[in-house]
Amino acid sequence: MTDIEKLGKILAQSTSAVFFGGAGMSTESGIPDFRSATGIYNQKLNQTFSPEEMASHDFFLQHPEEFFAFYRARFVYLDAKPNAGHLALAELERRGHLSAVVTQNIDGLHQLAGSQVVYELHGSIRRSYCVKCGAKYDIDYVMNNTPIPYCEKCGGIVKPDVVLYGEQLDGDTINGAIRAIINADTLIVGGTSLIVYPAAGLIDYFRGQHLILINKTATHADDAAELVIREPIGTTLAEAVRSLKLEFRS
Ligand code: BV8
Ligand code: ZN
Repeated sequence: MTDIEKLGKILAQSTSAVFFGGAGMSTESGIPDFRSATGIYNQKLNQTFSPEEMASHDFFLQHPEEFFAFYRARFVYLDAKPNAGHLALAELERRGHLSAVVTQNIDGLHQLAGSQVVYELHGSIRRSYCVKCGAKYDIDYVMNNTPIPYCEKCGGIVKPDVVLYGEQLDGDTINGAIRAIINADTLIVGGTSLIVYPAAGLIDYFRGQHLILINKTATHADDAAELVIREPIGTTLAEAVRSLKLEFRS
């Protein structure tokens, strides 16, 4: 049996699978990841600061103008579309095999693909808020009000709802993700280097039967996985769902 058939079989038997993903899930949609050779963190963007410094809370406070220039240039891909992998996960949810997507991505592609239960651990570029009064703004407001978007109500800075380095993750989102992972019968981890915490630590709550890793490069969780697939995650998930459908002809 091929890895794809094994994956399809496990998914067919799952009733509460969870997908835990990262930037590798969106590279097939044309959004670069961070730590691959072609990733954002390997591009020399700025003489003085590293990309990880520019995506930090302190940098946002101290250099807002450079922060927004970097953010608009490197984090926002509004014309990116969900790929076959996003669509496959939405299909698995519709068929009752998958209970939740837990993502570190901020691109909103899982929801665009039709996934209903999505925990965005690092927030989303689609939402922004005034740091002073909390007024909500959409992405267009941030893109169009240069160099720094200010709140129309109180003059405070409008910040993207994205968790920067040194910022805490949203408590409810973390709790929802942990609950889903604790109750999962299958956990698929994919498109992530599992380097960033506390997000990467959430997979340790898994106590179900099937741990599956789908990632182009090795991760520290590979040894614990029943199945490690070193293929593009979008096409892999799509093929697994196709094999599942063939089996059940519905
Ligand atoms: C916190 C939002 C504490 C913006 C992100 C020193 C100083 C400060 C902090 C720290 C420090 N040391 C450690 C920390 C903690 C820090 C951290 O973990 N740092 C790491 C780098 C060591 N964490 C934090 O700061 C967190 N907050 O700790 O707060 C606190 C406590 C109390 C009170 C106040 C504060 C906040 C972390 C969130 C940071 N924000 N993103 C942005 O989008 O950049 S993190 C950033 O990395 C992205 O969100 C991204 O999602 C995340 C993880 O990266 P991955 O998704 O895994 O992507 P990566 O490129 O790494 O891997 C992709 C993989 O896919 C690769 O392996 C590749 O081979 C594979 N792949 C690619 N394409 C495909 C594929 N596989 C299959 N198919 C393909 N097609
Ligand atoms: Zn305001």
